[in-house]
Amino acid sequence: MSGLFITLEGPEGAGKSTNREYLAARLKEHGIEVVLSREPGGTPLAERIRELLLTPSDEVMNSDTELLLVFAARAQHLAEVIRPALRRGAVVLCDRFTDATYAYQGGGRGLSEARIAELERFVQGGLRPDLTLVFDLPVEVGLARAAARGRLDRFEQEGQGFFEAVRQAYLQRATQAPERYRVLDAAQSLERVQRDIDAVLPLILERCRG
Ligand code: T5A
Repeated sequence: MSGLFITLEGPEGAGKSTNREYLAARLKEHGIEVVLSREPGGTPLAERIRELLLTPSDEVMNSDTELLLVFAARAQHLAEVIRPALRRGAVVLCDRFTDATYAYQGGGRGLSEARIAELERFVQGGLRPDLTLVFDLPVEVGLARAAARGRLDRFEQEGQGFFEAVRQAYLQRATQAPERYRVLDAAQSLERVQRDIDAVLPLILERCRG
């Protein structure tokens, strides 16, 4: 694999999608091929699994079912989009990946980290993101941004405690492997967040060239 795999993570409404577009535009200015994707989703089949995961339903989804659906979508996404793009030497900018599973299914739902790690090895082999930007912000700020968009999805209907656990799981993972993560203060104005992204850009360009 010769490309670069960058993931954007963080709780609801942290600005991942907005800043993914910004980072993509900056990289394209340098003539770099950028592939934008997201999880769950990224292929037609994986997007259908996303619908199952995000659509509220009267039937409560079992946490193990949720975990397996997330990884089923990921297997398809890796095979169809991520691995081919990395083989071509592209930079893949992915809105959420397996850190979200550790944060939501691990931190939020309380599923065991060992179980998630087992599925991670099965589905991804040795593939891990090269760099992960964590957009961190207080839960209430992110939820207010998400709520301003209208109807809440199945995850967004969870309570404050769930999202506090999600946020802490992200921060803990970033502390455990500081070489892979950059934590950005996403509660700042968009201009300031993007200035912080600009500060990470030289590192990304260096890795693209290296
Ligand atoms: N999930 C996902 C799992 O449970 N396990 C997994 O393994 C995976 C991969 C996916 C859901 O699936 C779960 C987690 C999620 O709940 P999603 O729609 O991809 O759902 O994720 P969301 O976080 O819900 O997406 P959002 O669109 O809400 O958040 P973003 O992308 O972080 O935020 P963005 O860029 O859309 O911005 C939201 C709003 O805030 C504004 C934007 O303009 C926009 O209106 N904004 C700012 N406003 C002020 N200041 C700033 N700095 C701002 N930045 C953005």
